[in-house]
Amino acid sequence: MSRLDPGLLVVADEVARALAAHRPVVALESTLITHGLPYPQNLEVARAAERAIRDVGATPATVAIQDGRIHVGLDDAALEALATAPAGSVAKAARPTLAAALFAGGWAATTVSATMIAAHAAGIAVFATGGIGGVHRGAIGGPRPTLDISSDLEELARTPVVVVCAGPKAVLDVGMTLEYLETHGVPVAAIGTTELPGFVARRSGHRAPSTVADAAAAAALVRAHLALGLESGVLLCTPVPDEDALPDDEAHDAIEQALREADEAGIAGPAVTPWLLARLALLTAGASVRANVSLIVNDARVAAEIATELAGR
Ligand code: PSU
Ligand code: MN
Repeated sequence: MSRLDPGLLVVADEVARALAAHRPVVALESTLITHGLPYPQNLEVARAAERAIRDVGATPATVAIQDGRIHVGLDDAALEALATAPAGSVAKAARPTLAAALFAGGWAATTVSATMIAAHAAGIAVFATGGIGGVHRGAIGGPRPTLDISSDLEELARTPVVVVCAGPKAVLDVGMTLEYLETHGVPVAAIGTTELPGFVARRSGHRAPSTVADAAAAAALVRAHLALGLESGVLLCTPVPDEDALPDDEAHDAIEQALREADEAGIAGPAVTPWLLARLALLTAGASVRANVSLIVNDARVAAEIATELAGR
């Protein structure tokens, strides 16, 4: 059980009704709207992900913070407000910055860790995002280790929510991210492939720790894991749709260049991921944005299928 004060949580009527009736619900995060994608693609993806969930017959619940409370389920005006907010005007709230975001008032976007906390408190078991955060390159070892490891990973280790993504963001040290998740007891499975999906590219070059055939098998794995009562989440990875994927070599070159430039520019802390994604968008002339939008919508659809299986329908 979550110990979050229920007074902090505002669950939209539609979401509350679906949960009360044990119908499938999928949580969505808001940082990818405010910090991950440019306007208008961010608004397009916020709407399209919700639509993809509805098309499967499930209920979407986008999570964000407004005026000191955590909202689970946003209306279209709220999605638009987040998507059109001037750059830098909306805080990025993760587990360590959730309290500050609540205290500050106004809007804040929730990352994977903060969204998992909200979803769990609201009773939502399944959550879709784009690419999961992880161990940044150079976090450990090298001449100047940064210890930059996303709070997404720690959250997966301690909060029993299923996260559906297209793999760890390719700008990360994917191998170390997998090692971290293993050490912290988080099951990681790729759906329908033996290779771990590579975010905007289909391939990561890493073998998936485990493979499930489809949404039904994914739901069976989730059920078995949750029945253990271990309190940790599950990470399920499904590849970006083929037609929108960034070709492997193009993704590789753009990522290497963006990482070099970020290092030269001294970008650090929570600014790293948004900076790299924006740089990738420029370096690939928008192809990474197209892939990112496509994979988010696909993740939302797959998450809705899994939530539907879990709801026993
Ligand atoms: N997936 C995307 N785009 C994003 C993110 C995920 O396709 O912008 C966000 C998520 O909110 C995730 C965050 O939690 O990036 C990771 O940020 P950091 O590396 O600073 O922990
Ligand atoms: Mn970080």
